[in-house]
Amino acid sequence: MLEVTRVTLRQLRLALREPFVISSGRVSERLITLVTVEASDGNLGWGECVAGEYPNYSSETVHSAWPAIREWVAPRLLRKPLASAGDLHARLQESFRGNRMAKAAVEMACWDLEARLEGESLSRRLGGVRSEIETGISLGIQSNAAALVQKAVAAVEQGYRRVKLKIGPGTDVEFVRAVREAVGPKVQLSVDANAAYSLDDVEPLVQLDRYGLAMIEQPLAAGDLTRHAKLQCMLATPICLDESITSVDDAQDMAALGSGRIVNIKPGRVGGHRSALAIHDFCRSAGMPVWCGGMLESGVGRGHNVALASLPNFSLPGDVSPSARYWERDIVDPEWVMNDGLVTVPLDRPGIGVTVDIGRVDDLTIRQETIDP
Ligand code: OSB
Ligand code: MG
Repeated sequence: MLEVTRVTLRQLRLALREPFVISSGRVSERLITLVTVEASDGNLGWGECVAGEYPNYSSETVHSAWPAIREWVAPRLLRKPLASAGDLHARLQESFRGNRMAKAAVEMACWDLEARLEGESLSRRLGGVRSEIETGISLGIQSNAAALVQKAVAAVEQGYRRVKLKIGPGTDVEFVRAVREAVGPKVQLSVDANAAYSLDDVEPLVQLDRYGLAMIEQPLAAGDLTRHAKLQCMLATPICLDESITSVDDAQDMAALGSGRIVNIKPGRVGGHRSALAIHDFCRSAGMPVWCGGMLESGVGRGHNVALASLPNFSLPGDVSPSARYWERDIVDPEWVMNDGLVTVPLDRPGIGVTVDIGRVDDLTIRQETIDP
């Protein structure tokens, strides 16, 4: 039984070490929303809302998620006991459309709380089978190919197991060609277009087939499953979907239509761990590999991603770079580190396995609200 007596929201700004540019926008400072859920004994579970400051990746933003949690998510949870954290998803789906990032932040905090109350790692509770996660890096769009080559070569030297290049019209074929030439044929390379193309301008994507990419992530718009299926027929390179997949139903449609062959699962995008598990299980039965994406999370969201990525069908490297890739200093102790391209799953510590540096969080907090019944 899980009973939550209080939900607290905090917003903080954390400067990225370097700006991150994707086809639809640029971020140099992350506006982070942290969620805590509190049990009557004072124990806390931590979650992080992955929504951004602007609606360029998803229609949800930090500014929409906050009132959604206050008005609709928290009231369904507070003082209304759950048999387990896994049951919250269904409760949040009933006559409550969308707002998946808002729902996920609270749902994931409940999983962390439940695991902490049981003294068990979140990885084990979710059904994890790995003690370390192969790590990939996601490199933002650079002003020229030489700058991207430099970053990609450095990433390979640091031990990353896969290098993902953000692309868009005009920053695609030449950039990828230059990187492939520099890193050689053995390095696992992929690209992510963040929905920047349409079926009218696929020529660059067809040309990318030459470079032995592990996948092309989200070339077309999020709702375009049918068009992705058409595009997949034109490409040898597997399409991976990110923005398009918000639930297990989407993954089923993708498989049925042939819209792609790989799924990027971000628990914060799909409504939380319950939904992520359902997508994982479906993909496993359908023979589609999955990997864990990232949303430039602080150490809190990262802990959730690491735990989820320990499940069996997460068979490709995840966007779970170590804390130092993003921040001068993270808000958790210990920070997330990578050794030989691997991040260790903290199986011997409860919940997400890291402690939030609450003093530092308080110093960085620019907005806070507690919701109780
Ligand atoms: O599409 O995967 C994406 C960051 C912000 C928005 C969308 C995406 C990303 C990333 C970052 O690729 C990956 C990471 O957290 O390292
Ligand atoms: Mg993506």
